[in-house]
Amino acid sequence: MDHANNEAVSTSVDEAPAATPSRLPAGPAALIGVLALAAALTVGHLAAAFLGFGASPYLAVGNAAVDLAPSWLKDFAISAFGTMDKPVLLAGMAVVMVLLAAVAGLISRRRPLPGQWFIAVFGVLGIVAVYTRPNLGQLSVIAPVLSLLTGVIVFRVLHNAALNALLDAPFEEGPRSVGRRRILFTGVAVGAFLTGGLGQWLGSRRDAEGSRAAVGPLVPAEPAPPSPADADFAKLGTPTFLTANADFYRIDTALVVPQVRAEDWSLRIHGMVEKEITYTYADIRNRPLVERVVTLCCVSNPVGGPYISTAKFLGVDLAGLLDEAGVRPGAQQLYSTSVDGFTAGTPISTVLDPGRGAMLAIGMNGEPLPVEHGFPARLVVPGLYGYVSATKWVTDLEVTTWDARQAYWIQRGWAQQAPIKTESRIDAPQGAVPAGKVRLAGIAWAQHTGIAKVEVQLDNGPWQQAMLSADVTEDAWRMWWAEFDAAPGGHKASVRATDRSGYTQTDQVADVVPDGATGWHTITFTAR
Ligand SMILES: Nc1nc2c(c(=O)[nH]1)N[C@H]1C(S)=C(S)[C@@H](COP(=O)(O)O)O[C@H]1N2
Ligand SMILES: [Mo]
Repeated sequence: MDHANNEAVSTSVDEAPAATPSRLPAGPAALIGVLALAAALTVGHLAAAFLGFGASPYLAVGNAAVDLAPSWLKDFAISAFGTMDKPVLLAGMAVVMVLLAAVAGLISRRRPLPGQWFIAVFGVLGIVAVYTRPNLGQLSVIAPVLSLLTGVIVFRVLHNAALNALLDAPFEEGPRSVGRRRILFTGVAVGAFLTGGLGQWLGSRRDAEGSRAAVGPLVPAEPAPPSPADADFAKLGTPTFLTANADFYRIDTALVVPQVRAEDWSLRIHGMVEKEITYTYADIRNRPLVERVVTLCCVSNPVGGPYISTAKFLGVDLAGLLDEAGVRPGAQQLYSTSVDGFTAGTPISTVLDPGRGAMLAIGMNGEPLPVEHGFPARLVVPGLYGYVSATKWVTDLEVTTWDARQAYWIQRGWAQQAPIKTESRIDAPQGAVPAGKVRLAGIAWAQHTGIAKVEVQLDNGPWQQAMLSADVTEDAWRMWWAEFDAAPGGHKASVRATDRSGYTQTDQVADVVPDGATGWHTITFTAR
């Protein structure tokens, strides 16, 4: 057979003889699979913009992959890609899906049915992924069902059109039939692109940002004291005492930032309480708001790592809310749940401790909580790692026992009790410095205990006590600096902190699993 069609030319070697012209060339066949997939996923994505973004089959499959992935893989992803771990996963999924869709097309060069089945099985996986997501409404299954139908139908339509083009003019496929097929394929591609873009735009813009912008000023009844000028040594290379919201570290299990509007949000307190209470956003913001400076830290922060930041959080005492509900005797755990299904378990005794300052926070550094940090509301408990305390987009607080509920990371092998460990980090110098007087600087933290002393050691020499920044609160980090004489050549420096309980950081190296890393942070630098 002798098409004027260039796709056929490229595959003419294995092309069927002219007597059976109804076999699609490989290129268009694979393309049909990919286009059907694109149409399916983007239609589901657009539907999800109205049903809750978690219902997008693409994102739901990714979320399921995150939940099912073994812990070591997740730990690796966080350490290798940091906050980029989710975009890397989504891109990887896209590549795999495109390859599978091409396979669906290639097994259907004569008849559309094998590819349609292949796509249908895919679709069922998407439905299962959405259906098993916690906290998605029953309606959310509509999104992957629409995806499945779109995929199967678009595959059929494109396949028919491509076959007809062959049958119409198997020997002299004219410019007209090829042109018509091209227009159809291009139309599906452009349509999918626009549908996906619209879904993304609607789903991510519609909700939370607008609601946050409309919150207006949140005025603390009890503002945090202003941070003194010597609260940091940023000029020497430490972080600023308060971390800007945009720079504040982030840890999410969710692939897309949950979009919750303040007007739709409520917080239910139930379980082992005298009376169940539900608070609205207005209920919370109309209470006297207290502002506290707190350093949050992630248990996954390796020695010397970046997952630590400080902000002024604005909110109400969690203990006050729980007192209104009336905690019953025997309660052990405050089990908090986010709209995205994340859960954390915090000791009730810590939450109720009047000196602790555990909060339901709605503000951060003078603004409503940023969407990615939990808008409309999150928990903040000074002194505990985030995974046992700092639930973002929190909507449910259950007072319960340790036996009754196991929170998200506890199910995955992390410790149930997780106070933040006393640690320190060297931030400067980085790389090469002029020989002679060299200033080392960094941070130290022992939330809710307070830092008493930081010592620095050069080249295994004597420990030298560092200068400390102003003591703003025991719930926040402190900065330090120390000066050494450094001869030209390579050097090694280590740091260790002592907290106000008298504990000095151990040099024993422990991994972040199961309850936080230990060991001295050591750096090397060159003096020239
Ligand atoms: N809903 C939800 N809340 C969450 C998490 C999460 O993945 N989902 N991560 C927790 C962890 S492990 C930490 S360390 C802190 C991080 O808070 P941040 O992202 O505002 O810095 O949030 C906690 N709250
Ligand atoms: Mo964390």
